[in-house]
Amino acid sequence: MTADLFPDTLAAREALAPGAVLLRAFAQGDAPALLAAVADVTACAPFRQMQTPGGQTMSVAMSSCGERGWISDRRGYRYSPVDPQTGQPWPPMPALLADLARRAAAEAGFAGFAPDACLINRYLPGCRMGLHQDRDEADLSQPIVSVSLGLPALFLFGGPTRGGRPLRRPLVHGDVVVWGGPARLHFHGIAPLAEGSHPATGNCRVNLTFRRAA
Ligand code: MD6
Ligand code: FE
Repeated sequence: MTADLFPDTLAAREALAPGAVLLRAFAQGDAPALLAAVADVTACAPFRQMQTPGGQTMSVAMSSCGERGWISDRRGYRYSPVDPQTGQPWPPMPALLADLARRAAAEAGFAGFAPDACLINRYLPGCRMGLHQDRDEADLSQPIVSVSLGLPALFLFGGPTRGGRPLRRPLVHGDVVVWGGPARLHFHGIAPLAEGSHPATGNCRVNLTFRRAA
């Protein structure tokens, strides 16, 4: 199957570092159902642009589902069982999402991944995410699974410190990155999204990151 889907030089699977792997097109078949589930979630917990602790407005719009959601405000970054905008618990994580995350983690060598949080990020053209570490989760032995949908983005993947030139990899509709073990705290980000239109999402990119937060 890989020869048909990746006729040029792109392999179905690319190790970005020990513990980090790009699984190209892993979620492609599930993408329509994933996007339908995202629409259901965000009807209850709408996308919103959060404030950083420093008082900047993030360019990416976010929502969450699962037992916990990731939030940022003037008091810091953290996970919360309640959506601060609605005062209600985050919508439950649809089984299809949790199952995809579990399968991708297993494919990357992390058996038994059971996410309790799915952060949903929406990027419009010009939106970016600066280099950062994901370190607000209690158990750093658990990986993160990241699913890209819609418009392509350039993923920046660095090392365990801020220094050095990050790898740059395009992530397209259906690509999945899994991240854990020795790479769990590596710096990463997304370059400013280019203009474009995708048949599945229109003018945006949707990224799902599954975590074990507590
Ligand atoms: C994004 N992703 O792809 C942002 N974090 O839109 C992340 O910040 C991320 O892709 C941890 C692991 C994988 C990721
Ligand atoms: Fe991240």
